[in-house]
Amino acid sequence: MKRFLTVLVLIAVAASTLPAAAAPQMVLRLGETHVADYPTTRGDMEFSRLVEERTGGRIRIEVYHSKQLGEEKAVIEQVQFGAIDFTRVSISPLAAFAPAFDALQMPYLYRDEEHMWKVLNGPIGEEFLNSLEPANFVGLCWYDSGARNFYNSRREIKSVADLKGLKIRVQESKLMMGLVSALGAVPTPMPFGEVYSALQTGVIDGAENNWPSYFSTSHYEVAKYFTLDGHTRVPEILIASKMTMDKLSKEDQDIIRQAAKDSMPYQIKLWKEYEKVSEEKVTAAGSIITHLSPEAVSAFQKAMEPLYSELKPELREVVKKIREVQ
Ligand code: GTR
Repeated sequence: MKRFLTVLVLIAVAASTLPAAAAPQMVLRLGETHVADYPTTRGDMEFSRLVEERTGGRIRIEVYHSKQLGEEKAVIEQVQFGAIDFTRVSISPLAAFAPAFDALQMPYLYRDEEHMWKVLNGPIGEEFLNSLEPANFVGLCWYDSGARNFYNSRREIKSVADLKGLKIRVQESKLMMGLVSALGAVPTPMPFGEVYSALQTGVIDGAENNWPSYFSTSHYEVAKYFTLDGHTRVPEILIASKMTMDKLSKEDQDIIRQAAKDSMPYQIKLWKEYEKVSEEKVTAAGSIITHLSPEAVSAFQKAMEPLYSELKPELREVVKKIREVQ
């Protein structure tokens, strides 16, 4: 018995002299609108993992997916005044806070995906990430979001004329409202989380998004006509609150910036896989997928030209530079 007690005492002493399991000194929050297995959420988680690893567990970033912290616009506002530390959002709603971002989401702006990545990974993309500081954000990195397409519950869209009069949900973005109006449809801005029931109850006829969002939100169940018009490529962005970043040492700020950049290839790889899976699933579930003829695509492009002439001169200048990127 005595021996047993001695052993117990020894164990207790040993345990008390062990270093405590590294408790994080700082726990930060990241808001994400998508569900846990969506490519952007998994990118956020990779970013968080890298930060934790590279700070030896001092900084932990908790990812709140599935809009647990709110819808995109509300989360951006909270990031702006430091109540939420990070968020991954589409640049469409961000443009309400930093209007120059509209230049990056103009319709049919990029020749293809490769062109978009050259722009985002080059000096223009870097300048845009850095341009957010006056608005109290720190731009960290870009994620993939493919191309956006129209879908609706009423009819197959084979031409611009087929969109006429349809009520189409858009993100809370002036540019997107203008885009839908230019096509003769009626834009209805609404938070992402309300779109399913609005489609189901007929408050709206359709919406527009990429394959993964059309699938992961189950919108395909209530809007089966999907037209591959590819009107925009709207990059996703990971941003930090400037107030949060200002509290960190230069070294930790650098770790965060680098971790974000290093999470990009992972997100982009998952994106490609999920795009395919989404296409297969919605097709198998009975969505009617419409491919546009080259003439119809030209007509879509022509209908949206006024959006370019309405741009402020300084943004037109950015668009010109984007187009020049080879
Ligand atoms: C998705 C994007 C979301 C959100 C959504 C929307 O493609 O990943 O962040 O902006 O579109 O349409 O609201």
